[in-house]
Amino acid sequence: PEPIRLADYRPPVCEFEEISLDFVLDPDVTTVTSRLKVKTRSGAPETLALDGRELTLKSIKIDDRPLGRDEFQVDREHLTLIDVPSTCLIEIVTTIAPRLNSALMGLYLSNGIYCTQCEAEGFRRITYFLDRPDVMTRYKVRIEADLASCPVLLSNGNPVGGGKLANGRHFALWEDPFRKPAYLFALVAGDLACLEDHHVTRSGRRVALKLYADSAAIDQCAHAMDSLKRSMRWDEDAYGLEYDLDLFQIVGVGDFNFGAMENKGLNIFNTSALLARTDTSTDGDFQQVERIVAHEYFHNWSGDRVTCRDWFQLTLKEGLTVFRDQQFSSDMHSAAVKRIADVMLLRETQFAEDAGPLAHPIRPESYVEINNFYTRTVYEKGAEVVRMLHTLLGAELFRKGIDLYFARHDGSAVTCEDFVQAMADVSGRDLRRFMRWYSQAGTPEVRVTREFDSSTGSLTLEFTQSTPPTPGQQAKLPLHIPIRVGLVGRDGQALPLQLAGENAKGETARVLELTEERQSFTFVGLDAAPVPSILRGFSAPVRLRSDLTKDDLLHLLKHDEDAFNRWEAAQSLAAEAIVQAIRMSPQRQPVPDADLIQAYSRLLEGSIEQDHAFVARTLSLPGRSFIAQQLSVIDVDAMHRVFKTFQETIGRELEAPLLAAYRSMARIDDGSTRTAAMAARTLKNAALAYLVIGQPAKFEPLAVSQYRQSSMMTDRLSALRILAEIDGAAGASLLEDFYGRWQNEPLVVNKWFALQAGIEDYKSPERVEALMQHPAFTLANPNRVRALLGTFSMANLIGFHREDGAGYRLLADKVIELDSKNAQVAARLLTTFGRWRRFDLHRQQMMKSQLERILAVPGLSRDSYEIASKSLG
Ligand code: BAL
Ligand code: ZN
Repeated sequence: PEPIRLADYRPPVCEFEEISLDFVLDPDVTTVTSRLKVKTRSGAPETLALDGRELTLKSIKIDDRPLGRDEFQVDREHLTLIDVPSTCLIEIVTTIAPRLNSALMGLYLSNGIYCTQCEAEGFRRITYFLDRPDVMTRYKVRIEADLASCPVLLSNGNPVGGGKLANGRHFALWEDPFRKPAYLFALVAGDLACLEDHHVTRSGRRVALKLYADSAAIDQCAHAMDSLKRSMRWDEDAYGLEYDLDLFQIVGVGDFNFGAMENKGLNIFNTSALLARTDTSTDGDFQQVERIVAHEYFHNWSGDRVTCRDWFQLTLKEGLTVFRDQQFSSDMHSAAVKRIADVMLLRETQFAEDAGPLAHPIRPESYVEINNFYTRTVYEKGAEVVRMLHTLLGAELFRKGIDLYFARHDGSAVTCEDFVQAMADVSGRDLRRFMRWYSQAGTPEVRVTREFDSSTGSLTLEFTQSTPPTPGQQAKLPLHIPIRVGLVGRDGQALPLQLAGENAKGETARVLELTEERQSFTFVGLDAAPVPSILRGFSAPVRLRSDLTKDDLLHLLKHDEDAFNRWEAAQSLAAEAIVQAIRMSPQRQPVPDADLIQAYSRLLEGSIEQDHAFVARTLSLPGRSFIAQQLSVIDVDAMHRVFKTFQETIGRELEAPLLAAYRSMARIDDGSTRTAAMAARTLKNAALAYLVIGQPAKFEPLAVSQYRQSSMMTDRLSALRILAEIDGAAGASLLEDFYGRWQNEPLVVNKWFALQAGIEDYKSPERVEALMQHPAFTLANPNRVRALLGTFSMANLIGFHREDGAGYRLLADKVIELDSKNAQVAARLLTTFGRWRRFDLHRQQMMKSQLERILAVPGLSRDSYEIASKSLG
């Protein structure tokens, strides 16, 4: 398949002023009648190539005249109409089969519920259309279905009518007053329960809020509703953005490729991003639901009111909306813990992506299948790029920039340049070099060295920046990088900062701007050499290499006023020790050093931090992927051995403070989902894990009793995970107990699959194989596939990468099986193989041959073809 290129963008040949869509729903033959009010841009007749896939064309009329066979052409991807008059009405009748739609794009059935997914290019699976985001249209929709099986009929906008028909059928009419691209169209029909509430906007308008789900799950929707109301209020307070319709609806369905979808006025959610109840959902799930509800709601402005001109601009809406949801979560809970979690995710996943064969800029220049570009780079690095603008401009000017962006572009489909231009216009700043972040892939490396001159009392920080080559981009240019810094005095005080040439001391933190390959900054007025705290709050998505010593890091861990850099100091200490231990010969016992253990002990004793989730994060070892990135060849066995030994040692040596923390956190934990209670559970369960791993025989009973006595999923799952990992007496029977209790809750069954897929041992391929034979396993449900195969391939290093290649074969077999059913999910699973160059030659060979095997599959999807071929390339 040929790639599509940004450079080839051309505006559409016509506009559709209005579309009226009529759906006669049936699982096997749904009839869709589309009436398009067409106006060509040139004012002259034009040839019109409408997008369409897997549609059965029944008839076409232009201005009521049926077209003959020689007046149009149909191929696998298009319906081409020749000489379409400059203004006319086109009527197209097609049929589709929702029941057979396993790709979950377009109109499909999920547990008897009709629902749609149109982003990015799903609308063309519903009817022939110009399925591109810069074609914005007013929608009128009529839905007809069986009254008994589909009492609820929903679409975007406002309900404007409906009624009963003969033969047990009924219909509903919807109109959306806002012009929108086809990817924001939505339809839902089924037997759904509804949770209702309302929101009164700042300007006093009442908005009805309706949340729909299966009746068995409606009692798990309260948290989502509460999150929605807080999101609506937050967007008014933080950005002055109000909701614009009188009705906002969310529907949860079990089979969904994404987490959720921001269709105008009718968001459709994966139940995994919607449902939450403390007995079935972890604290992490609660936070995830809150975040995704907010994210989709925020898209109403950053995405729906102002959308993307083309799919290359995806980060325009996604980067901005992720940044906005990060700000929201940060305001709702602990800002430091939120930043840490986001940076961990970025470094463990996006940095790895950026260092591999699938690296791409946040705005790619070409793609074969756009579904492959809903990536960590476009989303999370995209959010970091928006965050850097916020850092460079400051909160006030950034807000002015956002106001200008929405005022200028409301109702249009625009580009990343338009966004940055608004920021440049309000600030008067030159952001041309900053734009390179949009076009340059790869993670920049920033090196910093320091020199203290005691005779002048000055500290010079010398920075260099470089970005490694990535596929298709060998040479890189310097970027505009904001580096937030502070200086910590020898007594632990935050020092006021004064750069050479300035005549007074200023604040204790400031932002330095790197724009060149090499730059230095000299701080003056210093009595003694301070410890520099660099890249505070992770002010740019870069790899920082500094000359900080172990003592410097211990000093920062104790004293830095920037919480993120306190955590970072602990991570750097641990990472350094782990990497060293991995490089040691296997005969030597890898042990964490005494200073690190002592620092953990101090943290646990609570003398430094009161934020318990922060303490838990700081005590946790860095992620496997973060460590793997620092090794020239990933030695999975050594990594496993070192992590295990470190955990065991910490658990044993810190038994007393860990146990004390466990007990005091258990007292604070009131079983609620308040931030403080969640934080207490985080630390409690981190302590439990260390204790049980450190001394399994002694602490297994503590985990067993937590599993049995707690009514909260967070506690149960944490205990069960650790029991299963140590493979002691209780693990297997409690796994059975867990399944028995929750077998009728699909989201909990996913946890059960994921937990077992993630147990790092050498038996994993056989265990995963056996789990695939379990009656509850199905390839038809993306959540279940991700729980079992996603977790196994992404989070089980020694199992997936077992020396005999069993893990690789298993994944490739399933990718091949899934590819013809749901290519989007198959291609996503396949991305793990893209890391093959990071392993030893034997494993490289085995992974490569699986990629080659996949590429040789006849009729392989565009999605999998693109990932597999680029991975090998
Ligand atoms: N637009 C796809 C799902 C999301 O990012 O919100
Ligand atoms: Zn989004």
